[in-house]
Amino acid sequence: MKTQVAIVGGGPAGLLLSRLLHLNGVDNVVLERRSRDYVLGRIRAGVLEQGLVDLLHEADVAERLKAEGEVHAGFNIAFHDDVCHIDLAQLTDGKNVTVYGQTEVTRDLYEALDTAGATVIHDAENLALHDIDTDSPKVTFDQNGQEQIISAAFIAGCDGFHGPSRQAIPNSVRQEYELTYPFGWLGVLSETPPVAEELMYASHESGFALCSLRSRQLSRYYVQCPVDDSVADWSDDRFWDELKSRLPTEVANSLVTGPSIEKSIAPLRSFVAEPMSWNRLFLAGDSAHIVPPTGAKGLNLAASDVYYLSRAFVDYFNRDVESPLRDYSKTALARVWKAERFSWWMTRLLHLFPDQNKFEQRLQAAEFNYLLNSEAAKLALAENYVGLEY
Ligand code: FAS
Ligand code: PHB
Repeated sequence: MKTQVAIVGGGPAGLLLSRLLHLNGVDNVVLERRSRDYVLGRIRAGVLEQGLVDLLHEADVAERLKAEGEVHAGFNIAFHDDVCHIDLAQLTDGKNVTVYGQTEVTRDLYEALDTAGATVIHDAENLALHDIDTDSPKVTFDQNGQEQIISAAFIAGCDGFHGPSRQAIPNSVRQEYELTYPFGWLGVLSETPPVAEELMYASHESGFALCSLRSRQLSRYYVQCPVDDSVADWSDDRFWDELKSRLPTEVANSLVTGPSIEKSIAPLRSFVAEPMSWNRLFLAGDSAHIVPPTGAKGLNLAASDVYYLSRAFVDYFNRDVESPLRDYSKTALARVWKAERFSWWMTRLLHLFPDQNKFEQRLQAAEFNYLLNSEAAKLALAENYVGLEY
């Protein structure tokens, strides 16, 4: 099989890139290791920056988002018993975020690609990249026991943190920067009304908690948990009790609990691999970088990578202009590192670090009090939360 761009990974980055390339006449194929049901069974991000919303409109996949997504003009941060409201719209001249599950974004993209007759290959096993330092790179994979070969002009590595694309860049070329956090997030989805109109991030002496949502009948909650915990350690009752204990009393008292319909633990890390491109391979999304979900940046960074990369491929194929492809890594990394900084900052502010000494605990309290009493500090948080310019 021949194509112009072979896209490894059928998550949001790979699918959005495929859709934008198709709309601009650039032939591509998506190769996904898992089944479609498996991909759509993942519960991940919930907050979309305006940049991603705009890109989904450009990709003509925003009908359901427009109908079901909830625009949020602010959110709350509770720090022990104090609550700080971040009025995003007032601080950023009207910018906001939209609450709409990543699962739904992925579903909308799959449907649009199917309708357009795009080639999305699932259950692509043992995928490997070849000859990325030549003009005719290839991808091989097994499907139903048969080896398949796809040759392409370029390969887009959109295969997430555990995919093979990043490793295809030689160790002598690739630099990796990483921070791991000594805790994880236990997430629960429940068919219960959200505890509040807006999201609430809560920092408490027993740990972090987050009250989010997917709709007025579907809530998404998180509590910080030990990194080596497993879902089996957490009954629904234990989860609800721990969540309530970390929220301001009046919020905890209004929490509607119910059976979990999904429960998972995500490790937290900050990670960047440089460069994000090498010869004919270009990385986008989690294959190149990971942020702790505190700042709701993971999915949104995948979007800005795809914004830059899709435009660079279109310039190359449709206008014979190569410079955006040459500059892609530098352009994408500039925005990635600012989101890494913000996600790290928000994670440091809100979580209980087991090895934290008393001085660091006072620093955390001072950071929150500065935020609570400074419009400049709130603006800095707000402009990062709604998303910096692409
Ligand atoms: P993805 O990981 O979504 O997609 C990569 C795809 O590549 C997957 O479908 C995978 O099956 C496929 N793949 C992997 N190896 C392959 C191979 N060898 N061959 C073919 N395909 C292969 N972000 C937030 O903003 N908020 C959150 O709350 C949040 N929670 C998260 C929880 C978890 C457990 C994880 C892992 C991430 C979370 N994220 C969150 C971040 C997440 O939303 C990512 O940023 C987002 O999925 C990035 O999209 P992709 O880059 O497409 O990567
Ligand atoms: C979510 O709704 O899953 C969510 C919201 C905000 C975050 C992280 C996750 O910062």
